[in-house]
Order: sequence, then C-alpha cells, then structure tokens
Amino acid sequence: MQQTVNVSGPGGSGAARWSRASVEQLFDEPLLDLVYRAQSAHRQHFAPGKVQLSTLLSIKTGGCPEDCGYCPQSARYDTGVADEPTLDTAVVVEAARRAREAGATRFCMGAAWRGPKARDLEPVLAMVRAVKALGLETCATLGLLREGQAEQLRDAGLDYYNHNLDTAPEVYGRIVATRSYADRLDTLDRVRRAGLRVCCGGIVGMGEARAERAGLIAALASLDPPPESVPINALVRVDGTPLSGAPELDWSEFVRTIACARITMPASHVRLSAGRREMPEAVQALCFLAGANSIFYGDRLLTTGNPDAHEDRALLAKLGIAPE
Ligand code: SAM
Ligand code: DTB
Ligand code: SF4
Repeated sequence: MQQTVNVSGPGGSGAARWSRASVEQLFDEPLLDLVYRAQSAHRQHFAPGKVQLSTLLSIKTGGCPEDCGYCPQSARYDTGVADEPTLDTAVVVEAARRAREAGATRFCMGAAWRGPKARDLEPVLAMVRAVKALGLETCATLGLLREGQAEQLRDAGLDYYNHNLDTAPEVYGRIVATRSYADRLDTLDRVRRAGLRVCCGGIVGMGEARAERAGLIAALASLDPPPESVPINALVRVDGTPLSGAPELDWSEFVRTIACARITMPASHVRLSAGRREMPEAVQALCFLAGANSIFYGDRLLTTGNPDAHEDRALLAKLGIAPE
C-alpha cells in the first residue's frame, strides 16, 4: 500500500505557518519517520542526489571585539587565533580561483568584525567584484550592517549575505552579550530590503534543550520569506572559548535539526555546515537523507578545519551525490 506523507506545514500561511509548538512536535517524532518525511519534502522541491558546494575564506581573522561564547575569533578569549590584517584582494582572488577549480560554485568571505566600518567595506567591495568576475556566486559574512552597506555590497555583485540567528531568541543572551537578537534581525531586514539573498542559520550543541533547537528552527522558518540558504552548524568546541566544555550533542539530535530545517523550509538549501570533521561519514549520510543539500567544501572553515576536499569527493561519490 502506498504510504502518504504529510510534507507540508500544520496549516495557515506565511510567517505563522510553523509555530514553535509545531516544530517541537516535529522534533519529537520517531527519528526514522522524521527523516522519511524530510526526504519526501526534499524530493518535492529538489532533484535528489545533488549538493551545492560553498568554499569559505577568512578575509579578516581574529581580534574581534564581540563576546560570542562559541567563537575562537573573539579578542576576549585566549584561543591562539591572532588578530591579522585584512587580506589583499589578490590573495582572495587566488583562493577563489582554486575553489572554483576544485568544484565550488559559491565563495563566502568572512570577517571577524562586529560590523564593517566604511573604510573596512571598500576592500571587500573590490573582492566581491573580482570573485564575481570569476563566475562564482559570492557570499559575505561581515557582521552587523549599517544603513546603505547592503546596497553597496549588492552593487558590487554580492549574491548572498550570511548572518545567522545562531540560536533561539531566549538562549541568545546566554551566549552573546555585546549585541542582541533584535540587532541581528535588523541586519537581516537590511539585507532583504537591498534585494540580496539571505543565508541564515544557527549553531546546535551549545547546551540548549531540544525545545530551544525547535525555537531556532521556528525563528528561521518565520523569516518572511525564509532564508534561501540555511547553514546548520554543530558547535566546534574550541579551547579558550566559554563553550569549550559544552556537552556533546548526540548525533541523532543533529540529524533531527537538519530534518526539521528541511521540512519547515522546503525550498531552501539546507547546509550541513561546521562540525563535519568531527562527524562520522554515516552520520553525514543520514544528514543528506534528512534533506541537507549543501556543504562547506575545502579544508578550512574560517579558523578551524573541515574535511579535505578529496575526502569529500570520495564521500559524495560513495553516496551517489553530485555537485549541482
Ligand atoms: N563576525 C561576523 C558575525 O559574527 O556575524 C561574521 C563571521 S562569524 C564567525 C559567522 C558565524 O560562524 C557565526 O554567526 C556562527 O554561527 C559561526 N561560528 C562561529 N564560531 C563557530 C563555532 N565554534 N562552531 C560553529 N559555528 C561557529
Ligand atoms: C556559518 O554558518 N558557518 C560558517 C560560515 N557561516 C561563516 C563559519 C563556521 C565557523 C566555524 C569556526 C571557525 O572555523 O572559526
Ligand atoms: Fe566576532 Fe563574529 Fe566571532 Fe562574534 S562570531 S566574536 S562577531 S567573529
């Protein structure tokens, strides 16, 4: 008998479609039912067996004034990450060229700033123009944006801006004191109004409860429209950060989070993001089954490691997944 799968939301429309309670219910489903439902939703919106490859580069590393409790780049924590100057455009372009040759289609430039000052933005605009000219999709993650900066980035050829909600609203204050959830929503609003595509996700494994993971997913799915890209990061526990001793999150909870992101944001790219180096291949395979269809590709994230590109190519070949 053919089984019917409810792949849509619990009713209603727009921002109210996925309440927090309805996402909590999803999280509580038996794991295999949840993964089946997520894969069914995935196949309604995407060709199966395809993955989008994004390569990251830290264009300005370390020395950040913010106090994000997970981050090795905060100047407040002794993590061994040095405060370095902004990279030269030529260095960035060369890294982007190598990423393209390795098969990446998107190049994401990250900076350890609270947000860019006017003089910080000028070199980034040059980088965006040059990376775009290589035929790559461009993404930047520079922190909080002021009025007009999203438009400057758009006019330089930026396709996506990454700015994560990071966690549920009520958890945020436990992790970051130097800026608020409202600040983050404000930057996301500026990005959207400038006509940029939004890359917005979060981190799990910061000691939050399942209901709080549901709160993150509900907050992401309530962005109107939902983000085009949704990076789901597993906390990389870095010595010296306040969260270095966070309890390890069970792999099944990570898979559930991916599945819930897929079901609630069915047309978005869900990226299996930080934490893959610590993740067994079989867990990564379950994440793809649960609807992940994007990864960070290349042997570094920003300051921490990522699986080697040749290992990832072998894994994707084993699973019959091809770059889109
Ligand atoms: N400074 C900018 C900002 O915070 O918006 C942009 C760069 S910041 C490093 C980008 C994102 O990386 C953060 O929002 C967070 O989600 C993620 N991130 C940072 N450290 C991480 C860690 N140790 N594990 C997982 N994700 C992390
Ligand atoms: C995102 O959600 N994850 C990436 C990217 N956006 C910028 C960053 C992960 C950083 C992991 C810690 C590090 O390498 O410094
Ligand atoms: Fe700075 Fe971004 Fe790290 Fe926060 S996440 S400390 S803003 S680099």
